[in-house]
Amino acid sequence: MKPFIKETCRSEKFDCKKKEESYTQVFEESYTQVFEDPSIVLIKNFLSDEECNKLIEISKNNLKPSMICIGKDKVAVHPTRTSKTSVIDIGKYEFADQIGRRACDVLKVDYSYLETIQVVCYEIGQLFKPHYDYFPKERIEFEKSQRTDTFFIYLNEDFTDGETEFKKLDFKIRGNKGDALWWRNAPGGLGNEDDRLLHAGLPPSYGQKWGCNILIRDQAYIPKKKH
Ligand SMILES: O=C(O)CCC(=O)C(=O)O
Repeated sequence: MKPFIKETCRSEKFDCKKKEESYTQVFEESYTQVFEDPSIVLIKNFLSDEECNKLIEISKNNLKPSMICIGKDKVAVHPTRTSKTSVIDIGKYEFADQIGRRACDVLKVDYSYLETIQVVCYEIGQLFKPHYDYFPKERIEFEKSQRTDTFFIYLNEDFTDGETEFKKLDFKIRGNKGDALWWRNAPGGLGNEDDRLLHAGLPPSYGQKWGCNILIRDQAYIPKKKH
């Protein structure tokens, strides 16, 4: 498989010089183009087993009903998304901060483009119905930027079914523990939204499904103030 990137390391926090060779090599061998157009890439072992376990561990006691964006400026719990979510405080956990940097490194974008990191947990039958990760036009004024890319990381394997499904592409996939599925919602940013990337989180029929969403914006992300 032809690698997509030569360098993966550009953030100040990684010791680039020391790790460049091994880190880059792992990544180049790990990229599998699972869908050609639009591009969907499976990055094997994007997270180590230890990182997956830690993300689950710090999320377990912090799960809240998942929300979806509604209209111009609202979020709400909604029957189209029945999982639970834990928002990871990357200021508190250095390992999570490094995971975010890793995603930015893949895209060669500044770390400030990283949105929140969210861990999701689906119990049997819970799901996220078909949706887009990019914002509709009417929401951009509120959000201040568009979501260009999604990395959905599979944090465990001990569940049945629960694939990620791209309805319009007639394609579904499920990675192994630590694998990231990377797709481009709006490559190049606002105005380039790709409506072929309608996708769903299918429900597990056995066990719990744990995943992690890393979303990247087309410019620096400005977190919303808490009320
Ligand atoms: O659960 C999945 O497989 C995909 C999750 C997803 O689409 C999302 O959280 O936006």
